[in-house]
Amino acid sequence: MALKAGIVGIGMIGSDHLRRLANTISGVEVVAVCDIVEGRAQAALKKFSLEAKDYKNYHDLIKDPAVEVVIITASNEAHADVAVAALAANKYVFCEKPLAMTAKDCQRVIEAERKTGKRMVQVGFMRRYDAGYMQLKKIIDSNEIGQPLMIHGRHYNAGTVEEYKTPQAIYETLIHEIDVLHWLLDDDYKTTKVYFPRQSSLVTSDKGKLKDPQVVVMETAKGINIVVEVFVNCQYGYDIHCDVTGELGMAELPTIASVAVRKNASYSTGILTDWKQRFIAAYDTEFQDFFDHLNEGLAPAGPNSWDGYIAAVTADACVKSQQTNATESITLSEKPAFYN
Ligand code: ISE
Repeated sequence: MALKAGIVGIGMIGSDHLRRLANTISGVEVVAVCDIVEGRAQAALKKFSLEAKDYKNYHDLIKDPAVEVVIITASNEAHADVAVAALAANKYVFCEKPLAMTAKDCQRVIEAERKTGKRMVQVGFMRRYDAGYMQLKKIIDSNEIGQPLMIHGRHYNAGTVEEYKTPQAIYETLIHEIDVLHWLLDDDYKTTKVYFPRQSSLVTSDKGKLKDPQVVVMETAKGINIVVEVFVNCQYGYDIHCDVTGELGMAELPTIASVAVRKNASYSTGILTDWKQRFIAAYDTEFQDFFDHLNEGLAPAGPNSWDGYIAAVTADACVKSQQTNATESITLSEKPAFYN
């Protein structure tokens, strides 16, 4: 038996998920797609030799009685509206990160989900399904390195799109660390401050106005200090690092396996450039887990709407700090029992 899914938004990640859901993940059948750009969904279906209904409007896709699960890969700005509409029609939702652009919009999704009376949403924070991060969590939880004290992370992209603006470094890029670090540490954020180091002269995004790199400093409720460098004009590749220093030792996120070549008096290993490749296995595992749970009649077990809300509150504070140049506090409302 396979659940029938409809995908809203067939852009870069949407078409990658279309391929994944059609060819790699079991227990799901893609029966409908939708994109606001004329012909884009058709082109993706053709590329992967697939057939599905192609809707012009996401409301029609949601209304289709055959669609049981709505996958949201539309633009970030549209996530909340599509999720609320899908939940109002009692459809399961898998929403790419961020769940919404603001904490207020996440609350709308939470309200709509609570009205259905059961947990129906998973957010695409796929790093929780990455083998390296899972190992890191196991080590932290086992107390092997003692209590964590500090984290140093790097989120470098091998270039980005022209429209990418300064706040996107937070709600589109850093949002992954915001989610995965609070999960790794089982801790809440208290404060944040964003620093702008020397500007890279190679920035062209947002007509050269994008501030890049940025350094984000966060403090958690337990007092752990976190420093993450976000740099989306990295010239050498896509590079993700995470060092967790504890009282007894240090645990380091593994870099992905790549053969080393010794030649011409040099020793080299490759570095990926595409984030979809870096996390390809994590995306597969995340979707398989989501559909396995639904097919067993269970609630999705991955990051939920409340995690989406935590990330949005934290991102809002980081964006505020970009503007005020000050340390901003992060205050969550009380967690509804529904998410325990
Ligand atoms: C992109 O949307 C992702 O999710 C990538 O993991 C991240 O590295 C990139 O900065 C985002 O634009």
